[in-house]
Amino acid sequence: MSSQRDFLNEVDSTDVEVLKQALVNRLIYSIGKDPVETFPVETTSRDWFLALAQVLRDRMTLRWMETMRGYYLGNVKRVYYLSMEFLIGRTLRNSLLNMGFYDEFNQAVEEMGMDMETLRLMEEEAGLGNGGLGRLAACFLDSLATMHLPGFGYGIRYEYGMFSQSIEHGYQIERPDTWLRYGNPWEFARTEVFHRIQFRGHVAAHRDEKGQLRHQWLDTEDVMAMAFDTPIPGFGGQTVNNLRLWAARATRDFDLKYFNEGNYIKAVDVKNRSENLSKVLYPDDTTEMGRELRLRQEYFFVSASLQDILKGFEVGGSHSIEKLPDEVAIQLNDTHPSIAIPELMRLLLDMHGLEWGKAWDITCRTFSYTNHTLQPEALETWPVKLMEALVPRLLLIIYEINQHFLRDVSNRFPGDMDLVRRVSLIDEEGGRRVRMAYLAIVGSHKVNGVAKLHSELMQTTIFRDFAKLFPDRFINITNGVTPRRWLNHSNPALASLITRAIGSEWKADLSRLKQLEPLADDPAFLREFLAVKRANKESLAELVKKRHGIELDPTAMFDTQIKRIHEYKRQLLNIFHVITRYNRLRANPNLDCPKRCVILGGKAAPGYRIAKLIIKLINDVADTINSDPSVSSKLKVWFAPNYNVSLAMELIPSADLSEQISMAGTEASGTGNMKMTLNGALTIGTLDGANIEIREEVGKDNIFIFGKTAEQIHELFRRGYNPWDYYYANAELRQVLDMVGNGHFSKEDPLRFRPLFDELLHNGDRYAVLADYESYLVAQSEVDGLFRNPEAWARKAVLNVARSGYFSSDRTINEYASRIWEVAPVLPTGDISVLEEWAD
Ligand code: 26Q
Repeated sequence: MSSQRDFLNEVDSTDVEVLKQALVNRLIYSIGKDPVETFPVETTSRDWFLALAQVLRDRMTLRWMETMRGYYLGNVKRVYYLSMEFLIGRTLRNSLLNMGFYDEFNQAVEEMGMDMETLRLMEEEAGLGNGGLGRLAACFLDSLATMHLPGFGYGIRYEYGMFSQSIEHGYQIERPDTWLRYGNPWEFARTEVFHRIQFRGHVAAHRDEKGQLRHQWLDTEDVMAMAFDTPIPGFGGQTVNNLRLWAARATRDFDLKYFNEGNYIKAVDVKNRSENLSKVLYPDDTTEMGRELRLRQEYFFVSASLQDILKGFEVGGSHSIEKLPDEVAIQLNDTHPSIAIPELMRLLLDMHGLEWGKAWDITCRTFSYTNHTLQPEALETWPVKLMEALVPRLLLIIYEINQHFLRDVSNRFPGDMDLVRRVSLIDEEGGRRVRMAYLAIVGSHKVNGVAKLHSELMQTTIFRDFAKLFPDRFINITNGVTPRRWLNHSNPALASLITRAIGSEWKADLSRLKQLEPLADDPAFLREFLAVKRANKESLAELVKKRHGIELDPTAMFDTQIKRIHEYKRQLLNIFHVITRYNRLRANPNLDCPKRCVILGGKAAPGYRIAKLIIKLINDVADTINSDPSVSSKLKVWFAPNYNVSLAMELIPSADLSEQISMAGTEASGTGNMKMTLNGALTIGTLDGANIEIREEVGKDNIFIFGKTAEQIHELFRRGYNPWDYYYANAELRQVLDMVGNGHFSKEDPLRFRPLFDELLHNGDRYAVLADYESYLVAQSEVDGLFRNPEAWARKAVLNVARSGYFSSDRTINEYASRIWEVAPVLPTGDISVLEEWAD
């Protein structure tokens, strides 16, 4: 009876000899390469990587099936995380560590005469996201699986993820990210899982037998969504969840229609155009609004996911659709998937025949929405005209949602026509547009911000009216990051120091780091901590030397700002501090200040002119400073090209100083700030986003806070901010601005940086760079002071690590699970009775 199970144990084994055999088998039979070196078909490290990845995937697959079976048999409530972005990064080492297989696989690889590190670097990273929002989704998947929660990701399988950035003559150059070029060993192509997605066409209304008004969406141009599944292992390797990404495929109708007409070229052209839908990620993290393809992408993946969820719900038993909110929760990662609200309405009304009230109740109880930005210009809106053309049935439903909603509003606040105008889902001013954030709020039972300040400002500024209408709907859930990838995996030296000190429980319960606190006063531990940091800086320096030929001095302070390039994130403020230091050193070559390596990295949206100019400025300043021998012993600047998840994992462990310097009130949360704290960097930052909570946790003496508060910034602009006042009041600032504006760093093109000067002095300095400059410099000199005393620095850094437990995404996910989703852990039982039946 158990022979089948024994057989499974055999193929599932992580015995080193079995692994070696499996590796060779995979190389030969799946990759089609010769393990014996032969000419002419060379077997490359990439071939071995692909074989290794498949052997590992094999060993996750059974746990994955067991997990899915457990959810299915238990018929538990589950959560679906809908996101346009999943910024996963590389998978090999992370999954080996999560599954607990690292040592066995490493031994197998070594015994076969290869090097795990070489193979690891052969993996292309899955960069299916822009930045924080996409990486958060990836951290959440890790935490869901680690906490044994039934959570599934749904998104798009972009053929080209985030563009690859190179720096040529100091300018950003974008190249397509061909991450699928050599195949993706982690995914299963579900060639049988398809959903039909409708576009365009028209809507016909009629009365059914019962006299009810019914709608049909007809003569549509359809695209098929095909599923690709990726297993997501939690830490401990018991629960393995699923990420399902959709790829666009042409329908067979098109083939038939045009091919039969004999128009082969047209048929292929139409096929290509359908399949273009999932080609490329929009590389803009604000909004490049009104792009038709973007709306098509949003509707495509939302409709596929909802059809899939409803099908799963129906297969799951004989439930009435009214039970949907008891068994299913759906989280909207920003407004990008918010068209899910009218889409679920459409499926309930048109496909399931529900009446409006019932359908609306189900919809609101199913959805919840996370907001990630306050900037009004970044809130998604779609032209009514575009929606009418592309998804006419959905626009009608949005109109009807709006009608019901506005009627309720005027019943509650009779005569307040201005309120009605303000909260309408349709912005009637200057070309009618659908306000997606308002739609998301109205159709959800919970709306959350991503850090305390952000959630508070959300309710008092952009969504003020809605917070009054639905006071119980708005909550805060502060972001977090997964300690598996961002410490255990990326910083093995620190992870093992911590484990030696307090055991390994912190990996699944980050609050345990508190036990490190007493060690902040233990000189021996501080020395070990400093040695780890030094070793991490040395490995980074070695790697940078090898890849770029640039020398970083590991005895210098590594002062690191890595994030998307944005005016509000104020990389300019950083570079102004660098220029000021440069000026001080030139004026006084004997100036006694600790040596700094200032590291910046990040991508600019390809259409964001000012952000791209900021990159050029950083590189021109770096050239000037790095080639000036009078300062080179004290100051170095490096712009790290192509900042992505893999590079973040290399840069963060070596950071001494974490730059989190956005204008207060603009950075919703930040998550890089948490990663650096967790890795023992000290933060220099404003009272913005999660920095505020980092200060609360680590204590005000262990963080460098500067600059105006959100309230003071508000006041500054309300009173009429004049950047010239600051220009004239501070001679060093004036010198910096003049150098930038007059071509000190661009002698061959003196006006190159005028647009930056103009933004700051003639366009009102929207992000108050000048207003915060002086306070930033004061904080920077405090940083210098502390860095002179390594033990005092290390003490604070250790306290930062010890007190960073709150910023685990496990804590974040538990809050979502209990306060929004009402889902509970499903402990893997290892119940294989189903399998045994099958074996009989
Ligand atoms: C929207 C429409 C059209 C094209 C692009 C977009 C788009 C794409 C990505 C809009 C926004 C984004 C990404 C936003 C983002 O990453 N926000 C960050 O989210 C993090 C996680 O909550 C926060 O920590 C950051 O503060 C926030 O900036």
